[in-house]
Amino acid sequence: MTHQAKDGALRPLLVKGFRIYQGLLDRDAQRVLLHEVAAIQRKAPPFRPETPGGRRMSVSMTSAGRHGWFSDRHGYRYVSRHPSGVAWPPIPAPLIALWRRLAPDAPLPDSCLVNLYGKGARMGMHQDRDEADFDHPILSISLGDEALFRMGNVTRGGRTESIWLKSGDVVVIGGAARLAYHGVDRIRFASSSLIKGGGRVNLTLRVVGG
Ligand code: MD6
Ligand code: FE
Repeated sequence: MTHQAKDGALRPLLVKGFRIYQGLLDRDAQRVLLHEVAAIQRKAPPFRPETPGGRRMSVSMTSAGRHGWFSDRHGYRYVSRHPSGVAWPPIPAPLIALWRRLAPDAPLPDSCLVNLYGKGARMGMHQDRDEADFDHPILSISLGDEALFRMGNVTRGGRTESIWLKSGDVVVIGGAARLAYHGVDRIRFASSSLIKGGGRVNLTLRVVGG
């Protein structure tokens, strides 16, 4: 559990340098974010990117902010427009507020990747290294179904640790862990009642730069 200190400061659980704020967002805050995600999806419909290896990802994605994450045969990168040609919608204000609270020393994020996990969706172990400056953290918010999140090392392989991320949990990856491998082995489909019909939404806020 995340403990609230007397001064109101939050104490995260530290796992392999990942700062895990369990239960940071209450149900109302989760619902607000879910509505923001629905609005983003209306303007920028989710799609399943193809990996450089030619495989279709099991996770559906879209983005908000100046830069949106994209992948195809040519590689992973950030692009300024949704595949339809429209600009990505702005990053919702409550997400900017959360960033200010948890990453007060960093510049404001210019990208919010929205990952949508249906039944059976997973995400292989990867590093987030398409951003310009690894001094800035990434903030990750979990909504809906529980996910088994695996945390590794800055090089592939070696010991890993896993934790079930629940709706309302927030993870900050920064410092020495910024380039650590991580992934989602599986979700417990319909384990949360937040999203009607089941599913998980993961939001990652980043400073892409450029
Ligand atoms: C997920 N998260 O939780 C996948 N990346 O669905 C990530 O890939 C991730 O949680 C960078 C920083 C934090 C993360
Ligand atoms: Fe990642």
